Amino acid sequence: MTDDITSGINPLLSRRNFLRAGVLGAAGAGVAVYAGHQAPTAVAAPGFTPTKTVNVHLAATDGWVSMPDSAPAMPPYWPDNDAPAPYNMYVFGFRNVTGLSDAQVITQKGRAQISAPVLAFDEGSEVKVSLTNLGMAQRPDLVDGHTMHWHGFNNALPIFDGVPEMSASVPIGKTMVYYYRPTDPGTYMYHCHFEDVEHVQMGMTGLVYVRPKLNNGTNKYVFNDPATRYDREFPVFLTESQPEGHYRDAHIQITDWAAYNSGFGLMNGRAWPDTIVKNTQTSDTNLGPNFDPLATYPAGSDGERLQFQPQTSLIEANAGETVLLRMANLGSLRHTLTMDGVPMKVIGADADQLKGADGNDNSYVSNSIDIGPGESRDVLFTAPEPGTYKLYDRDFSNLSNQGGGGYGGMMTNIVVSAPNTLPAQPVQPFTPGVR
Ligand SMILES: [Cu+2]
Repeated sequence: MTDDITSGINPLLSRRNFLRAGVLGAAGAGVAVYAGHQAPTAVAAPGFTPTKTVNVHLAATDGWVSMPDSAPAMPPYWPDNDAPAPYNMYVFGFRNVTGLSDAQVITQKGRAQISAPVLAFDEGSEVKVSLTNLGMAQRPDLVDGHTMHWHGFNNALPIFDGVPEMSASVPIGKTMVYYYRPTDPGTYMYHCHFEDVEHVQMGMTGLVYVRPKLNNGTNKYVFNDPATRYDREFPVFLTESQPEGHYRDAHIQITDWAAYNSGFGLMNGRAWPDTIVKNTQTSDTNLGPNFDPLATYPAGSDGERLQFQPQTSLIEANAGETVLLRMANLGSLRHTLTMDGVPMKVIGADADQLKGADGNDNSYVSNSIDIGPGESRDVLFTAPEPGTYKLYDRDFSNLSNQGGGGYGGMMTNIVVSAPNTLPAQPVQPFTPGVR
């Protein structure tokens, strides 16, 4: 180590050797950046025996979505006159391409969705998320990378944390495999961290669940505590869209993202009344993450119009059932969700059970759930007597579409049926191979 400036101190601990060891350590943990989406062979890790390995393949690209056309126009920003009918707003986003061939993956360029596919993993499994950057169909001049940042995952290796300034981002035409070993159950979110104010606002955000070991296929729990059992779960992912910024990205203009002005409050990527349109590919309102990205829809149908916003926010349950709402906020604004007349019990916050190490129960009951940007809440309620109830943002500015008349934005319905009307909702792990 005669070429090392620190060799006179301790060659074994020289800065260069330390960096070299760090790189080898990261490589040993399985970093791989390469063309094609085949995950590399797992690297043995002492002391960790995964219960199973789950491979997920996401594509990152741009695309077009549909906000309710009853909203007042705001020319030229919305509706965007470059948008192909029936769409009206430009987005960036992720797409679930698990199980598709390389040729099929490429067909998803320009077909981004919002919110990102809901991911759900079991505690103790080994998770590999292959992220392919397909580039931008509307903006071939943009050479932006993309990453996956699992927000709140508390022991990711820095290389897999998705912060490009600190690790790596995925360039156009390449795939990177992110490794995770989820051990802490709860509700998390993930997003692209490349120029993150822009890419998050443009739509590269979604939910990721970690299910506890206590789940046994029959009974479902939020955490490893029998007191957290539930019958049905639903994603409630909160964001807002600023149509002016989306227009400027589509039309090669610069946006001052600090001048934020939300036009549509969104639940799972949709604004009321689209929030209550059922998922097209299944009658089960919770199967959105497994939908087929290659499916085609009749022209003029809701399925066609909302195919890039595939996740409904409609909540359906039988009276007396325990319902879990997995809430997270990756918008830029604080939100407070209310369900009039129905007490909600907050049992988890930011992927932590509200229970002290001393066993004290720190959960609380409220009609209004306050949730800031980057935060999540696990909320249980008992489905009341049959009828239709509302879950909505208390702030009226998020309850209209572009400030127009009537209701819009962050609102959905809870439809409660008589006991034993709906079939049981099975445990639904992320099902990668849809084809
Ligand atoms: Cu991105």
